[in-house]
Amino acid sequence: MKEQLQTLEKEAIAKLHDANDLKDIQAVQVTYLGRKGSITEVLRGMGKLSKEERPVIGELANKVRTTIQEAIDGKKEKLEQEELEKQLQKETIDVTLPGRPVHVAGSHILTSIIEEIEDLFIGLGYEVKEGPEVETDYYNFEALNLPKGHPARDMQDSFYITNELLLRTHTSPMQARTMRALEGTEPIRMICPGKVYRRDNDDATHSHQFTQIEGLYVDKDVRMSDLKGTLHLFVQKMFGEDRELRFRPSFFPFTEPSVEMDISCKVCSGAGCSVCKQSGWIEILGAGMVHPKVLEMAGYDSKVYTGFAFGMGPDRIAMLKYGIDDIRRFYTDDIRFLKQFHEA
Ligand code: 2NL
Repeated sequence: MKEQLQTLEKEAIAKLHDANDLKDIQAVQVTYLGRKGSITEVLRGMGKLSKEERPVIGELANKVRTTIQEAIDGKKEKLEQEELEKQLQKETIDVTLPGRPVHVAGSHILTSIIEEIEDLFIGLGYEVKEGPEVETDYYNFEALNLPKGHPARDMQDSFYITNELLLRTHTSPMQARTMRALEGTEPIRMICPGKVYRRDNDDATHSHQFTQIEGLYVDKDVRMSDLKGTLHLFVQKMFGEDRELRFRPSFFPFTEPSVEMDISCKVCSGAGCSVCKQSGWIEILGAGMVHPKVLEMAGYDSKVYTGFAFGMGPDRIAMLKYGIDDIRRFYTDDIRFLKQFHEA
């Protein structure tokens, strides 16, 4: 029995020596150490041995088992190592190859325009404040001197959530909220950018969702000349030093007096062209002195405090600046359109 075990050990080691892959090794495992393997077979005959011989053979059998198992494990590791080496040889990386281009995202053109305007007004001491897009009827209309039934509400038909809740039609409600929160105790210099909504049929110049940026300046003794000076500076920085301004009388329920502001057309220098519709002027924003009723509703004493406000559409500004012919391009996410402005 002793010889039998020693022969099996030699055989197994020899087979392992010749093994070329994991399958060969697995076969040795099963043939010699498996439940029906040769060693187990030999040990079945232990019953015939004497009491003295049994522990000696038992010990030897365990030793042979351990030796074969260790040899199997060793060979396995060696083969795996070789396999890995081969793989690494095959997959060497050519570090001289050019890398794959990384696509870097960029800002949406409307975001860039808004940020440019924000930076300009931050430089004049204004604060940027953003507000909710779902608004109450009170802040969207009432607080801006547009009581229920006011005819000007028709021009700003909205998406209603309930009778009293709607998608804001302009960013002014955030300015009304800011005034209300301060209750006439402090001056205000703020600009408010964001998305606004109107119930409109989309076409090249109308979108049911667009952007707006509004400004508000409230303090003691604020005059129309302050409005003009501020907007003049804004135009020169945004559109160029050589631009001229003109103000035309207009109407907004929340300002009195109200104006519309035009800038001189750069394309034709005032001679008239298709961009300015032959007028030499391009309308850029609406503005005015904050209506006393709006100040009073927010808790400001309109005999002490006055203010000016203005509102403009980044969509329109971008369309003029880059000659974009259709407002829907901003909102239909054609990456070829949006990418054009990433280096702008
Ligand atoms: C336009 C005109 C305007 C305002 C917005 C405003 C806000 C408050 C009080 C008074 Cl809280 N006025 N905003 C004033 C005049 C014009 O926008 O054509 N926007 C695109």
